[in-house]
Amino acid sequence: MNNIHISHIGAGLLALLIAQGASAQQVVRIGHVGPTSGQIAHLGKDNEMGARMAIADLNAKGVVIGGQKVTLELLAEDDAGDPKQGTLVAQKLVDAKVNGVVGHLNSGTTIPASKIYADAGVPQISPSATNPKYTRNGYKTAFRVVADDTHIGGTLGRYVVKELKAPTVAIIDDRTAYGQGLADEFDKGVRASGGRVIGHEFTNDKATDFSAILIKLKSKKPDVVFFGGMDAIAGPMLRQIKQLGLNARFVGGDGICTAALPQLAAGSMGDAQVFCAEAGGVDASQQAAMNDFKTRFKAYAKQDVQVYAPYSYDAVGVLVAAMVKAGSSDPAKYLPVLAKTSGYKGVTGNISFDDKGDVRNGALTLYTFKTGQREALGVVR
Ligand code: ABU
Repeated sequence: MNNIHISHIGAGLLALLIAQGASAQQVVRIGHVGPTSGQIAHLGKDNEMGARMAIADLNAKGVVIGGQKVTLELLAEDDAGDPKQGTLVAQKLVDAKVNGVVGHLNSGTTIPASKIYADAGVPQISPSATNPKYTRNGYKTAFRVVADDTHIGGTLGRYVVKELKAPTVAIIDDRTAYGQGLADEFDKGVRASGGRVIGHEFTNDKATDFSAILIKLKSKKPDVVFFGGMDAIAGPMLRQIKQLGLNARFVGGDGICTAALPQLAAGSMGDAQVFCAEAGGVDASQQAAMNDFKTRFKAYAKQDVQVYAPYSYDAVGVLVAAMVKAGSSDPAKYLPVLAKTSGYKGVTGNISFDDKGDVRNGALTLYTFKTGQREALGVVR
């Protein structure tokens, strides 16, 4: 009798331990980091919702890793676009033993955080940080699914001189890792195409008054004002450009190439006055899938895609596909498989990584704005 009683307790305990063990093994945690507070919170939320939607879709479909059904969970952190905050939340995710990270959004946060993930062996895919240095530090854990600023800046520099026939340019940058790096690449692209850079002024990523630098640049009569920075600064800058009567086209990279820019500029943008490039894009054959994603995203997130939600969505998919293929969510086991990602079919196109962790054959989409709407001019590689 005693034995039976003991064996009942043993069986119950065993069942409990198995249940606890099973549930601990079944959860795979993906970290996401972006600025979900501050001036570019709309972009941080765009990225985060892309990752959330990927997790929801994958859980609905069912994911099996190493023969075991798993539940994916998103651990979302806010770095406020601040490099110091970025490293703090990166450490928090490492301490929480996330299996992989999607983020960060800004180059200025992604680059310092990448050392923390590298030291911990945690794979990181940025869906939007475009400064080339991110994947040039030799960290085997750093990946990106968008083109970099060498590509964006160089292409825009050539485009301005050769296609817009606007060879005289003035540059403003916000002194962030992104803005400064992009402006320098644009400068090189303009000069290599036979254009002239007639001024380079500086602001910061919190500024609201640009009148002093704009007045200085107006006197030089540029064909184009190029801004290396984000839409939250570009919007008020465009308003002041109009108020000052500075008659120039306004060009920028992916940081200004957002659905929110017309609203931030409060009606001050002329049709085909603003040109920008998103660090990605799909070929015609993949456009229907991207359109379908945008419709589904709006229903899921209750907001339009700003820029990089689809890239964030694909970054989660790429991480999970590597875990499935490796049969393990242990970073040490699936990292080598992740590094060999080739031909992953995402909503942003086919994703393969080169030996630095950059997306191979990355695309750019050139845009202008008309009647307050972004209008694609074409995809270039
Ligand atoms: N690439 C645009 C915004 C993010 C960044 O690189 O800072």
